[in-house]
This record gives sequence, C-alpha cells and structure tokens, in this order.
Amino acid sequence: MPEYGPVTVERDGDVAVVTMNNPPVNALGLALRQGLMAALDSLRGDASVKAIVLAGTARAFSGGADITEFGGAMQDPNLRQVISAIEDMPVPVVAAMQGVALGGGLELALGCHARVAWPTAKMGLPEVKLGLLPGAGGTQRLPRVAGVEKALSMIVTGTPIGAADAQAAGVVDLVTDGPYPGAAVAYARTVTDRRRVRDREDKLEPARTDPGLIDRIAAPLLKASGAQAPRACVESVRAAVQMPFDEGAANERRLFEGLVVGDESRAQRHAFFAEREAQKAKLPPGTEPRPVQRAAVIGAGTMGGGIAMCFANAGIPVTVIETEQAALDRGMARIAELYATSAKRGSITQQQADERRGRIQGQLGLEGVRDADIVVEAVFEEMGIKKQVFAELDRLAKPGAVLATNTSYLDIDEIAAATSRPGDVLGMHFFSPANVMKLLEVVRGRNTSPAVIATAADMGRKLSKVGVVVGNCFGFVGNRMLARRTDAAERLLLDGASPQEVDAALTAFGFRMGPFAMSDLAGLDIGMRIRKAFGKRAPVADALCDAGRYGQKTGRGYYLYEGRASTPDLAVDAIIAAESAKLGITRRHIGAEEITERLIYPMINEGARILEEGIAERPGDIDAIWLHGYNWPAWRGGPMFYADLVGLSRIRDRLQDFHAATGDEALRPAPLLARLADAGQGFSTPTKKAA
Ligand code: T1G
Repeated sequence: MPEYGPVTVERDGDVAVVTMNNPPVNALGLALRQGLMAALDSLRGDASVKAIVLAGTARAFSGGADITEFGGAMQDPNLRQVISAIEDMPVPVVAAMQGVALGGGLELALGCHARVAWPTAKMGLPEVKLGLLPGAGGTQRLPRVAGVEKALSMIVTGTPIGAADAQAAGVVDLVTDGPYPGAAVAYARTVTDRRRVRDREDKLEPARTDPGLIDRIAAPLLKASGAQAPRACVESVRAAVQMPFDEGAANERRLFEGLVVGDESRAQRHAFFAEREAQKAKLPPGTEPRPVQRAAVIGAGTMGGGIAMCFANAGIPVTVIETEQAALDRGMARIAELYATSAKRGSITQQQADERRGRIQGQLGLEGVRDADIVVEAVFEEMGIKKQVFAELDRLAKPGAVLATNTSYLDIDEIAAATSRPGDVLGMHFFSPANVMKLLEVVRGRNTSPAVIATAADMGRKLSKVGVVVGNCFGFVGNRMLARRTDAAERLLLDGASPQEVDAALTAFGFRMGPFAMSDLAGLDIGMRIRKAFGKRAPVADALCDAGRYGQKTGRGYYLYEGRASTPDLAVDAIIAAESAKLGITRRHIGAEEITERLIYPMINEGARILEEGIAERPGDIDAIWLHGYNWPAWRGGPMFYADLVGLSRIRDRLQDFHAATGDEALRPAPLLARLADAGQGFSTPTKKAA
C-alpha cells in the first residue's frame, strides 16, 4: 500500500481509496497537502482507476486548515491547489465523510465530484469563529450546492450541520451507515456526473434574480457581532452570485489575506488555543482522575438544578438533594420544564429529554450522597451554612468521593476545614445558567489532592465545559477581576458619567451588555448582600437599594423597566448627583474612550496580580475564563491578550493617572504589569501557535 506521508492509497478493485491520517483531526498541514498531491499524481495516469474515494478517520474527515500555520508563510501546495487537482482528476472523486469536516476539510469535500456522509458526520465552515472567512473556495462552492440562503447561514454563523441536514441542503449526495469507506466505494462506481461544483450555477439563480435577497438574509445574522469577519463572509458570498467563479475566488482570497493578518483573527486564534491549553491542568505526572459513575447535587435552586442537568446531559445519574419537599418539587419541576422547552425548540429530541430527565432523581436529606462519587454543593452563599453542610458530607459521603462547592467567592480552605478530608475538597464554580454557560472554575484549595483536581478537570471535559484550574482567593479569577470593573463603573457615575453612557461604551467594545444593565438583570440586592457581608460600600448602588430599586425584579434599578424594555430614569441621575455632592466630587463629561479604559484596565491590572500570585497558571487561562464565563468579545481575544495588543506601557501610564486621580490603591499598577511594561514586553510572549 503506497504511502505519501500521512496519506495512503489502497485499491478496491477499480476504485482507489486515498486515506488521510494526520492525527488528531486531519488538519491540512503541509505534509498532508503534499501527501494528497502525491497520491493524486500517482493515480492521474492510471487507466485502471475508474474512481477515487477520499477518506479520513472515524474522528475527522478533516478539521480544516492547520491553524498553527497561519501568520507564517504558507508553503505550496496550498489548499486551493489541492482542491483544483481533485476537481480536475479524469475520474470521479467521492468524499467519504465521517466525524468532522470543518473549514478547509469541507472545502476539500466540495472539491470532490460527490459526497457521501455517515450519520456521525458534522460539517461546516467555522472560519468566522477564527476571525476569518473560508479561504479555499468555500464561499464560492457552498452556495453552488446548498443555495445562497443555507450557505450564508452556515458561513456567517460558522455553525456545523449534521448528515441528514446536509443531504436535505444538497451538500451531500448520500447518507449511509454502511461499511466505511466501502459504501462510498460502491457509490463511486455509480457516479457518472463529473461536473465540478465550481461549474454549477443553478442554485445561484434565486439570488441573481432577487438583488435584495442576500441583504435580507444577512441582516439578522450580522446583528450578533461587531467583528469584521462576518461582514467579509457576506461580501464574499455576494461575489459568488455576481462574479464568475475565478473572480469570486480571487476576491475571497483577497478578503482572507486581509483578515488573517489582522488583530481580530489573531485574537480569535489565540482564544481557540487558549481554551484548549487552559484545560490542561499542571499536575504531577501520572496523576489519574478518580472514576465517577454517580453524582449528587445539594440544593435544587437555579444553580443546583442547572448543575444536575449538566451531569444528566453527560450521561451521569445524579441525585438532587433538598431539605424541604416544596423546594425539591419546585426544583424538579423547573428541570422538567427546561427539558420540555429544549425538546419543543428541537435543540434535543423528546427521547433525549426523557432520558436525561430520567437520570435525575430528587431526594430529601443528605443521606442521598452516600453512593455518589462526586458531590457538588449549591446551597445559599453563606459560610456558616456551607460549613455545616460539609461537616455532614464528611460524615455521610463514601471514602474517596470528591466534595465540591459551587461557591462563587467564599474561601475553599475554610470550607474544607469543616471536614476531616480537606484533600477531597475543592471548588467547582459553575456559571448561571449552569446548563448553558461553558465555563467551570475548578478551584484548588491548599490541601486539595492532585487526583481530586484531575477528577474535577476531567469532569469539566465530560460535562462539555471549559474547566480552568485556578487558585483559592476571594472571587477566584473571574469575579475578582469583575469586582474591579464594578468598582470602576460606580466611580464613573460619581465622576460624571451616566449609566447609559457607561453601558454604551462597554457594548461598543463588544460585550453584549453593560455593567448596569447586567446588574439590573441579576438584581442589585445580590451585590448589596455581598457588600454588607464584607463591610464594603458603593454609594450609588447602596442608595439605589435603599430606594428599593433592585433592578428588573422591582421594575426599576439603574433604569426604568416596562417588561424587559429599559429607559433612562432622571430619578437615578438625581440620586447619583446627590451621592457625588456628598463626596465633594465635581462631576464632568467623560468620553467613551476614557470610560472604556477605566472599566477594562483595572481588570487587566488585577489579572496581573492574579498571575503573580499563581492563582492563574497562564495568561491564556484568564482569557479563557473571560471568554467563556463573562461574555468577553471573542474578537478581542480576552483581557490579557487585549492588554498585549494595547501595549502594557499605555495601560501602566493610564492606571497611574487613575490612581493619582482617585487615590485608590487597587489602581496602582501591579508589579508584574509595571515590570513587563518597563521591559517592553507583554503578558504572553507570542506562543508558536498564535504568532
Ligand atoms: N489546526 C490545528 N490544530 C487543530 C485544529 C486545526 N484546524 N483543529 C484541532 N486542532 C488541535 C487542537 O488544538 C487540539 O490540540 C487537538 O487538535 C484536538 O482538538 C482555508 C482558513 C475539530 C471539532 O475551525 O473545532 O480551514 O490541545 O481538543 O474537542 O478555509 O478541534 O491536543 O494540542 O478541539 O474533539 C477551520 C477547529 C480552520 C476547526 C475537534 N477549522 N477545530 O474537537 O478536540 S481554518 C476549524 C475544532 C480553515 C480554510 C480555513 C475542534 C474539532 P491539543 P480538540 P475536539
């Protein structure tokens, strides 16, 4: 069996099977491209070959272009050359797709004359999630097989589709669960139409005859993001409709080359790798996670219910524990309702909803933890109650069970000290709604054993979370940095900005919601309780709470609410002005740039302290936390990556200004930040992958 690097060629009678095997996901790096070209060259003149099947592995047909190659000089053959070579083969080439076919992987398949998919196949063009657009003909070929509407939705959202959907859309010609790749070999023998996808125009006609079609479809898709890439995707598909193939492809290339060198794509490529690196906890070699067959969650409130759903969704039976029947019934009813809604929306099947619901059992009393391998406590956020629960868990839970608390800021070591097995205790901080949000802060205590950390990190992967291991301190990583932004927002109001100006600056930066709209959604009373518990003051927020303005739940907070619709409220301006006057602050107009800097730079500064203290292992971990837990805009890469883009000397200088103006010690540049700025360095010396 001839081999060309990671590519092998095998004969099945008159059909040649070309198989890509470049673990882990058949990324189309140079060696694989060269191997494909060599294999095709070896077959081109062979008259005994009547058809070719292009195959991958069970995990991936191909995960696309090798992202680590971006930013460097791309060596030939490039992917477009490989695809043209396939298109121009003298015999039909059929793609056999199981696992993922993403980005360049789907573009490769679209270069084939036909496509056969297995039920496990997932295909899409997710380049927009890397701040790019498909750069090997995807924006030109996909509309030619799936039509403009489907293609635009797939390309601008980057969301992959399954085999059945792909067949319905015309992306694949056959879906089979026959032998792999044998069923494609059999199909290849029947293929007579060797028309290249690039030569098919019929599916472009509707857009050619209806000039407004593209904009009508694109408008709602573009609403979601302020980034450049989604707009470039639309322009490239428009070119597919308006230009001959080669011109459209050249235009796509031009757009691609503009984006790939830009900050947005660098930021999103950084985010891609940071998310994966962040999940690799630094543990002693040979540390193994403990087996988990069964889980228990204490507390059936919003968080407890969501956490239980995570376990059930991952196939792990879970017991939800409450102290009162009414609370248990409410919690179980909420879970059932959430599953019913998901089934109704079609995001899961009714059968999946029933199976998952069936894995969750409610129980009164802590006895229910006895057979659990992992217990997650999600009771009221008060230290006394937490310690009581953990003392009971220590008595009831089986030896070796992992005892986790979902606290979002309390001291893990103090909670662990309530047990005789602090090595088995750690934090597993989920984000609300827990069954939706991807982030999981895995908080190691002073005595937490490596095996327990490994078990929680492994559980994060199994629950499809981005599990980031962090150290124990007030608010861990995310909330500790968020507290700096909250303080800054409060100070901006006192200095002269309005809630809507502050929120507008942050949404313009790329967040979906500003700090005050977010506070109104969560409820100002939550912040007030924490401030009271720790003796902290926030003059404006306290005054609003004193006035009973808790946000949406009371119909007024920083804004006035009619249902979910909010409007500015002059009464709030008066409250703010009064608090400023009490503090002798002269209010002034503050521009959007200063507002943005005063919200973001203190967070970055706190991030530097967190790195210095070893609470976070890598700057990328902080970025992954903010990207997956706090809606930091992906095209800005995360706070620490963004800091490197801005330049640490600018941030240091501005912080010094803010410190001088307010006397707030938290705004004094952190030693690490000052040191790196003085040395002209950044938080992340460019890793090979994000260069
Ligand atoms: N390039 C390089 N490395 C990749 C890679 C890729 N395309 N995809 C995955 N990896 C690495 C990843 O970093 C990790 O490494 C390991 O593989 C396993 O990945 C011209 C411009 C395929 C769905 O956007 O979405 O084609 O951490 O942990 O959960 O138009 O990886 O082990 O060292 O994520 O099973 C478009 C990106 C590229 C798909 C598998 N393609 N990949 O998920 O494993 S741009 C994508 C994924 C492009 C063309 C353009 C996922 C996956 P390590 P993993 P997984």
